[in-house]
Amino acid sequence: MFDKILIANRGEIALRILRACKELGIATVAVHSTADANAMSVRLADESVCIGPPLVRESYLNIPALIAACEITGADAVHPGYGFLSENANFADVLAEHRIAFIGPKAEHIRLMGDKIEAKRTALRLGIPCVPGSEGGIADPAEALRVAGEIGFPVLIKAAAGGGGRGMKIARSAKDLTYAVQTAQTEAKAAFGDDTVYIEKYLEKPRHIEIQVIGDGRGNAVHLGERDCSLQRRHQTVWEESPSPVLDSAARNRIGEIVANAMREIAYEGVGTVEFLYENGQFYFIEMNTRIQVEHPVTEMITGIDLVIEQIRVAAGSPLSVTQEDIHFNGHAVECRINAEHPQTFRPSPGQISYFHTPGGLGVRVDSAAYQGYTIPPHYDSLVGKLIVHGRNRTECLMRLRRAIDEFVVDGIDTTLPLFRNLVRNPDIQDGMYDIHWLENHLKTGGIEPE
Ligand code: MV4
Repeated sequence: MFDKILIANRGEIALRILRACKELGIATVAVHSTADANAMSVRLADESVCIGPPLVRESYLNIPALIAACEITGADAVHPGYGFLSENANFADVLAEHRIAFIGPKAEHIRLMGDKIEAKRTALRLGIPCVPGSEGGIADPAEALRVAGEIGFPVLIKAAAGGGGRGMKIARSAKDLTYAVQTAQTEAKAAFGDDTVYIEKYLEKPRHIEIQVIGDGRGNAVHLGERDCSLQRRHQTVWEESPSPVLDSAARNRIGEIVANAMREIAYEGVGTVEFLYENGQFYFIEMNTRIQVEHPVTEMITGIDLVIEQIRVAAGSPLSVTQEDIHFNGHAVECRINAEHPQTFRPSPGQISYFHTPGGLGVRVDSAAYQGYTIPPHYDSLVGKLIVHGRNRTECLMRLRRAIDEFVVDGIDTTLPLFRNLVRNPDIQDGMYDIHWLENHLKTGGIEPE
């Protein structure tokens, strides 16, 4: 096992990783920018190192500063959390050159999944169902037109180096296609320095359902069921739940086994999430994330498995502590991502939290690095914390969630808490009847009243 882990992140995930390290008896190093000197993870870690100014490029993305921080403190492993360097294969390589472990997948798997065309090719080879489309990149509008002839309109042009929704263009008919291909190429070149694009059938009203996996790099891998992440705004999920309201256990086990088998086949190491669109009872692979995700707690709540602890164990060379038969799905969990934003305009609202009271009670979990008197800096994402609620079934979970949201008090800044008070009382949400466009449509049609 590792002796000392450096946590190359900030905010709630830095605290989440720190907690796992403490339980395992591993010493911790928190790194921080000058804007995060008062962070809770800095206070609670055994040691801390300032790695640079507020700009992420000069601090949380500063590889030489992070390597120096490892060498100064003698850390033998780095946990990257999510975002920042968590899916940077080059960082994993540099750490390896310095004999420091990267708590994450092999660099080759990070690289493979970073290229969305290669990821899709691999998924197809491994028997994972994919959206119909081009086999590789498309060179020009003429080639796009030929593929569109086979799969039918509407189609979506995506960037190979994209992901997370950046650089996509819809074409509803042949006359839109030239423009869609050319603008997708131009935008991909500007955003990623790579103009490779591919084409897929555009799914109109899918849900976004992802499968959690963990592998030990020796060919053992298990799936931990799904998370339904359909409730999103501008490609940011705001509410995640497990199980999905639209899957039964047969459908779950079918897609879960396909994904777990694929991970066994490539000897995947670490935690990962295989993302699907789900429409008319069919799963369509879109991409794979090779990191721990923001929404991992809903899976932890229904499986009882600590994903960060498992992640650290397999990175240290231990075999998986569980087999597929050991994994049981118990009850229902929902996570609300509470942001420091105006609940209607979503304008960021950094500043000092004058009063902070978190809910408690049976089945209630709050993952947050905030505290009373803490000032949310303006330089980073606006996540204040995550409220995760578990119940024996979805009805009990929502009943408990309604109560927990009402108990949550964050004064001094705007937060999206009122949005969740509204959502948890909405009939479509209560019925589980929502797709990836539901929230944006709901916000447009003025579903939320001022407090
Ligand atoms: C799609 C799609 C419809 N059809 N692909 C957006 C982010 C990236 N991960 C993939 N995305 C989509 N791919 C096809 N063939 C619709 C989306 C999409 C989306 C997907 C997941 C979560 C939120 C989304 C919001 C808008 C569009």
